[in-house]
Amino acid sequence: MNTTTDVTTDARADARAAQIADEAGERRFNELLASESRVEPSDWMPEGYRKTLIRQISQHGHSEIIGMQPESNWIARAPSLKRKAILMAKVQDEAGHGLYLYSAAQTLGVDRETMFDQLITGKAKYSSIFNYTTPTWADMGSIGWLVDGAAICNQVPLCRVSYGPYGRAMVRICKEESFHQRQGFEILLELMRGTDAQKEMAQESVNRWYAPALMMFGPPDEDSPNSKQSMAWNIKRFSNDDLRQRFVDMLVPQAEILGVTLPDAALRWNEERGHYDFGDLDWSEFHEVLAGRGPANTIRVSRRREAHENGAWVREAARAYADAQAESRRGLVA
Ligand code: BYC
Repeated sequence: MNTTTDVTTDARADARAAQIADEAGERRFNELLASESRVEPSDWMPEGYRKTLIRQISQHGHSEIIGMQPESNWIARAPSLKRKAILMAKVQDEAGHGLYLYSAAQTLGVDRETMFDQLITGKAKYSSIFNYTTPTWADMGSIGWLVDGAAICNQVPLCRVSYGPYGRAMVRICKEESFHQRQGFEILLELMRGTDAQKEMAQESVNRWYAPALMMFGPPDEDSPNSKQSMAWNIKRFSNDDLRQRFVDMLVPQAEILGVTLPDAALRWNEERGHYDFGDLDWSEFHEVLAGRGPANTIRVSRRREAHENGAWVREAARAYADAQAESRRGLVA
């Protein structure tokens, strides 16, 4: 009996079977995309697709978790009990969004500890917008109106993303984001109907948040390395610039109702394009923030690290409880 030849033949047969399975998987994956159907965790998917989703979904989850900080800063100082309750509910929603997103990312094979570790060691990206500070109450209005407004523009198309668990998480998230946007608009509306000092506070805040909110959509299309492939995979449905334009078109009439001025001298209706023209953004500021040198990068990551460390006992207790439950279920089965 020639054992060496048998082993080699078996290995070749296994490799051929794996190749056939991959080819069939790839065909099915392409069919799913072509028919606008969802790819599910158990389906074959290209490694690049899986990695892109882990990158985007985990960054998105981190944004929700870090995004709680600029607002929780105002919970204790909200101007009334009603505002405090609303703000608290909104911040809790964001924690929930983070958890849906981390769960969606976990279905792609990354574990939660790895994602947490990437965040608290400063290796992971999260949305640039949360590295700006919130010195006034009007910033709660601007975050809701501008930041959540931009989030809705970006995230409604994500409800149709090709990856099932992400798309389903986004449906719930978007419903809550729309409440968040309205509560921000309403804070600004109330300030704009108030005293001169309140109007000034609202305008000053909008002046600070407008350009960073426009940058949330990511770099201009020609500098966006991931867009082309993500669009081919039905992950991104519109380009960064298309969504930014859609956002500006949505903001202008809302700003008129509020009575605030958007801080852009180049902003004007373009009859030919059927859109508002707007001025260039300072992309060097965006890159500074991404490089960790924004106004609040250091404090955001260190607060998150502290919270993670302080929460170690909760994770231990939850694990011990889960182990005890599993043990007692095993006892019942045996
Ligand atoms: N901030 O090739 P590109 C929220 C990075 S949560 C930081 O265009 P892509 C909310 C990008 O990651 C808001 N980084 O990338 C929460 C890439 O770097 P890597 C978060 C940014 O992925 C609480 C590089 O720049 N929303 O709204 O095709 C309270 C090149 O860019 C940013 C989401 O995460 C940025 N703004 O497109 C209130 C939505 N922009 O990874 C509100 C899901 C770009 O190659 N994510 N970068 O090293 C997306 O839709 C896309 O990932 C993006 C970027 C449009 C953001």
